[in-house]
Amino acid sequence: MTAAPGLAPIVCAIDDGYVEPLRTLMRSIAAAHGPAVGELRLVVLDQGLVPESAASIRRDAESLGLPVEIRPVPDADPGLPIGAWYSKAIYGRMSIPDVIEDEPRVLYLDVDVLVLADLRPLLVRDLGGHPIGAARDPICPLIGHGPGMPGWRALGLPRGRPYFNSGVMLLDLARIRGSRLFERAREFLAEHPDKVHFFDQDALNYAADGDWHRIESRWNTFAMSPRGPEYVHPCEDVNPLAGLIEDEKSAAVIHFAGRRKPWQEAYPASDLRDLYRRFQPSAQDAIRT
Ligand SMILES: [Mn+2]
Repeated sequence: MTAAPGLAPIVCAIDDGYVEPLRTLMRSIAAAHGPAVGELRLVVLDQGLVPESAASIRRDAESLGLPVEIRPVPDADPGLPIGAWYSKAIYGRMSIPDVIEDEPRVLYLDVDVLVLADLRPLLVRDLGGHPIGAARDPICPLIGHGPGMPGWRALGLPRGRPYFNSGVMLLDLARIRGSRLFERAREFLAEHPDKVHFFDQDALNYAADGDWHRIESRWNTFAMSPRGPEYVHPCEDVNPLAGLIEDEKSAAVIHFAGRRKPWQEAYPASDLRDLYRRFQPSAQDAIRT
């Protein structure tokens, strides 16, 4: 089935450790789109999948009716000066402008998300001439108000400038290539590894230099309610925790950002964990048998 014109493909990047989260995400995408799922396209950037993993993704794609293409990502050049800190895992998303040469725009999604609503309004969204469309980071919405870009002062960045989360990004690839945005992000990281906290996210914010289009928080809503009482919210003054928990009710994309992941045993028992588990392949296999 061919895609409707203008719908940007969805792009995820995984190595073999993230096959299960990707398959969970694929199930949530299918459930959120019903018969329209065939209009979407998913490009999986393969950072080292064993044949069985690729086969399981293709099998799911087929049974869900979601067109999927698996595309290998070349290994990071070990000769790059950035090799010391630049892990293979983040090379996936940083390689998108190089690896995807045949699409004008893509929607990048982390695989620690669930899709809960129709993505098509986002997939046709006009970026108003900006290279990136993204939501403000819920726990670091502004530079100097959260853990992102800890070296902002030394870098001469203005405190209070909006800061985006890189887990959901609409990318205008022609503009990104034209301004060398991702290359500049890599160069920044190579030069200032001591001034960052969220490596590639800080680097992309630095390289974008404020030139990005803000999308609504419903497209990248953090799972905040499962965080236990030990959680200390770093930006209560600009983005109160109660509001973020309220946002979960209207989320189109829920993002399990942070160290603990809902596919891990230790993830706190919560409504969002239960929701996540409903989409896991193991849960659905259990229902079928
Ligand atoms: Mn994430």
